[in-house]
Amino acid sequence: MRWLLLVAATVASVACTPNAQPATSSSATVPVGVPVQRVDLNLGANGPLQGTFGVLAGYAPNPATVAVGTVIVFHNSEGFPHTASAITGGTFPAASPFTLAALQPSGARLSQGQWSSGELQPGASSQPLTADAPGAYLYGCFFHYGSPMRGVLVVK
Ligand SMILES: [Cu+2]
Repeated sequence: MRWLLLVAATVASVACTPNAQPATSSSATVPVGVPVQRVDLNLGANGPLQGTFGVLAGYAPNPATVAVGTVIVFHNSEGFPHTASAITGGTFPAASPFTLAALQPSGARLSQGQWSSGELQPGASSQPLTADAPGAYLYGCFFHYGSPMRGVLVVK
């Protein structure tokens, strides 16, 4: 009986090691089986297309059409920072709609309306954003909105 208690204490201490990953990490991995759509951020490579929403550029695919439940991850493949930041409303405003809040990662679901990848350094990826409701979601880059650097996610 004493031996069993010792084993139980050992197992409990292993389960509480400080190196264990916190459950609420912002870079949470996407569960197995959930479809992922990666969107590339690159102003030099992804360039301008005329479409339903006007001129789109800087992101690929653009527009990205995904099914409800897909997880979007933005990835910066260029040598300087970008963001992918939500624009509320159905059209791109003439001037940049962004505030400094766009430089911080925010949001986990597209239908929340206010979400941003935050400032993505070269090679960095965003937090996962779930395409949780059908619609057309406009977004753009805090730094290069006027270039233009604008994208659309179409969720069906
Ligand atoms: Cu940019």
